[in-house]
Amino acid sequence: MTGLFITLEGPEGAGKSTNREYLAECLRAAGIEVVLTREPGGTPLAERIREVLLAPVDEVMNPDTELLLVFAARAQHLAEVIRPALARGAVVLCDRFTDSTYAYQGGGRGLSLARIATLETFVQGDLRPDLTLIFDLPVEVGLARASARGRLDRFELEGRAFFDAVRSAFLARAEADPSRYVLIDAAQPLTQVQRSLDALLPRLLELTRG
Ligand code: Z5A
Repeated sequence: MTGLFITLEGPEGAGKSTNREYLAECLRAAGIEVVLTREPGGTPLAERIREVLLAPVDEVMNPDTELLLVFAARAQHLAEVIRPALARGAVVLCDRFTDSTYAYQGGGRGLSLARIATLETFVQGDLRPDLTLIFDLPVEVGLARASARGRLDRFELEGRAFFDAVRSAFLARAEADPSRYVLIDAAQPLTQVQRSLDALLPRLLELTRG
């Protein structure tokens, strides 16, 4: 039995966490086991790596260090949470995954995409999400939502060019593989975004039936 691996991606403030909860409720109402998780993080050890990644500190983090920490957390998360859940047939809804690595470390930091792909295969083998929802919105709208929450993390302190590159990288990935990616206009009011998810539900239920 294999489950379904769905990832939610997009820039800051796009509503990934909010909509992950909504989607989980819809799937659970259909009697499906749903595992909600996030990256970086998802296990106690991976959450400690998350703290290191997000805390603003005086020492500049080398981009390669950042990349390796992201994949170190992912290896733990896959072993402890994602693979066991998929093996028992659950739907895993994961807030960010390797598309974020391509967008932030690849697009934002300018690291080699080939190097990211090498680490992706090293850590994940052939496991890739079955479906990826990209919540897209203009950078300024997302940053305004994130800022309204209070203190900014180490990524949110980056400049405009960084976020433009991150958004472009997400959009390029969605465009390159329409069979895996669904682009959602996250600038709409929340009720509209949720209507888009409602429209997607029959496809998700079909996928869970294999
Ligand atoms: N990162 C990385 O660099 N490489 C990697 O491989 C991975 C991650 C996996 C932490 O992620 C950071 O890790 C991230 C990239 C890096 N960079 N940052 N920052 P995170 O997921 O924890 O961070 P985030 O994207 O900033 O989370 P977020 O701001 O919480 O965004 P969200 O989950 O997409 O949004 P939300 O919490 O659901 O909503 C934000 C607010 O907007 C909230 O008040 C909502 O009520 C409101 N909201 C949501 N939707 C709407 C709509 N439609 N209208 C109006 N208001 C809305």
